[in-house]
Amino acid sequence: SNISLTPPATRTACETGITNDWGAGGPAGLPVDNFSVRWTGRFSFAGGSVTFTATADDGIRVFLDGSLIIDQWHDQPATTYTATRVITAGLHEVKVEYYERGGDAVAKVSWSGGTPAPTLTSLTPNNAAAGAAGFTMDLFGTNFATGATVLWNNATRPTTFVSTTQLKAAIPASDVAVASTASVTVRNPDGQTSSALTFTINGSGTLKVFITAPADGATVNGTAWFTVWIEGAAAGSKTYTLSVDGKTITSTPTTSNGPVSLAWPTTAADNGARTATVTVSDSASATGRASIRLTVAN
Ligand SMILES: [Ca+2]
Ligand SMILES: [Ca+2]
Repeated sequence: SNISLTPPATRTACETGITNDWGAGGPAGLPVDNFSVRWTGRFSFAGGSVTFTATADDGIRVFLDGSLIIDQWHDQPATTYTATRVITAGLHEVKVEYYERGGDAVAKVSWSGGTPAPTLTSLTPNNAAAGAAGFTMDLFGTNFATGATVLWNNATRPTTFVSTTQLKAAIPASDVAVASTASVTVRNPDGQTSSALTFTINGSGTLKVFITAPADGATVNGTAWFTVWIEGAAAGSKTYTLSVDGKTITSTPTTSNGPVSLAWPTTAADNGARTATVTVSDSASATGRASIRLTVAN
């Protein structure tokens, strides 16, 4: 027994906690003064902000994963100290060193707090066409805290807290200006951050539109029926829009990749040359278009 943790140990034991108030006494098998103790244990933490509390008479040191977080290695009456650290969920090592010089002896260590880390499970949308407008992205997951922040390639974006399972983030057009991918994460105010999901910015030209009728350069009259096919569209609903010389004639939502029929009643148009364009946008905001030149002769 000594006050400097110098081996050999007088006694070793397995203990479940540090809640000792020995008064003028001491641990079984040790003298009542001039002894020191080292406790080491691995404990499962929920993660987040954890406050460690130590009360000692006399000196005490508390280590978390080998780093000293409470360092009060001196003679003193029973005194309480705290240290708060943000830690990951899972196992962490807590080590406590203590000595008693004389008089009363107290050694107590405990901790409290901790919240689980956020998890991110899906993004809506999770892709956009390069050059698309800014938009609001919905993020779904668990353990989102009030004040949580959405990170786009580790840069914060304006975030609205909806619930512990949903956030909204404002993504500006500049984030989707060019084809690439972005890493999206959620960080809670305590510093814990979710794992990342990938947002894809699709290059232009991935959605191709084909007008198979009428033929390019054809002369049309009455009702001209357009037959349209597409390739490279995302699954789900698409919108097919027929316009002539920039004026929208008709717009149709469908999940079909073709053939899709669109009608142009040419009798409402003057005779002459026209440019007809079919524009298709898909559920991922990708857009493609194709144009043909027609001559109206009613
Ligand atoms: Ca003492
Ligand atoms: Ca004592």
